[in-house]
Amino acid sequence: MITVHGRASSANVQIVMWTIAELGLPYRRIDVSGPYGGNDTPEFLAMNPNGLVPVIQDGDLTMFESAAIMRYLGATYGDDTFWPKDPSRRASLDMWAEWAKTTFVPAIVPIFSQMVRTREVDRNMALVENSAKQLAKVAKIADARIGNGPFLAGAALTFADIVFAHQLYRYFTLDFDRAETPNLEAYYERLAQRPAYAEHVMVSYEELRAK
Ligand SMILES: N[C@@H](CCC(=O)N[C@@H](CS)C(=O)NCC(=O)O)C(=O)O
Repeated sequence: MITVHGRASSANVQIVMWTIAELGLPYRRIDVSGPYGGNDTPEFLAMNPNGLVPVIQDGDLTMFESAAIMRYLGATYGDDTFWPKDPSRRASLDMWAEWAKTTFVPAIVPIFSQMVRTREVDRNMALVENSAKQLAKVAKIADARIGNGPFLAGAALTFADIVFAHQLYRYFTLDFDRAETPNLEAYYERLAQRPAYAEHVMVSYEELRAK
């Protein structure tokens, strides 16, 4: 049984929860951070000195950093499709996973932070507009990569989809000017049919909205 510490509305917790659900692993999740608090206690800081979620415990192992957790789960419990054992097959997926974490996700963050975490009167709409232009370039790269898919690496869902597509619920539900990306849209619609994605990624972020 894997224990996950972190609220369901956290995008980084969603990386872990979607992985767990796709791999069919038993888990319990404890609401921590954001409106739930609990991430500044000595017990929590002993597990993650950064005071951030997610943290998992699996037997004797305790770890933080969502993408590292996903890689641990994939390597330990994933099959050869989700987590190819051959390093050269895995490398090209990992390239897209890393691109997602370092390029796609940071391009969405300023928009999320303005449109959800900032009160309407305090929003910097010039920043949103500028970020949307940057994000459009990145979204088009994803759109070209996906093509007819159906997944990022072709025929089957892999760990690279998790690191990339856990942001698509936010991407497609936030109110901003999106680029035209028909392949990306079709990919998101396919993912939305997956029970693991619908339950663990398409999670309301209203509890994070600035009041
Ligand atoms: N690089 C870390 C970032 C973790 C992170 O920033 N977590 C956020 C939630 S997405 C957090 O714990 N924020 C504090 C809070 O929600 O109280 C990871 O990928 O796990």
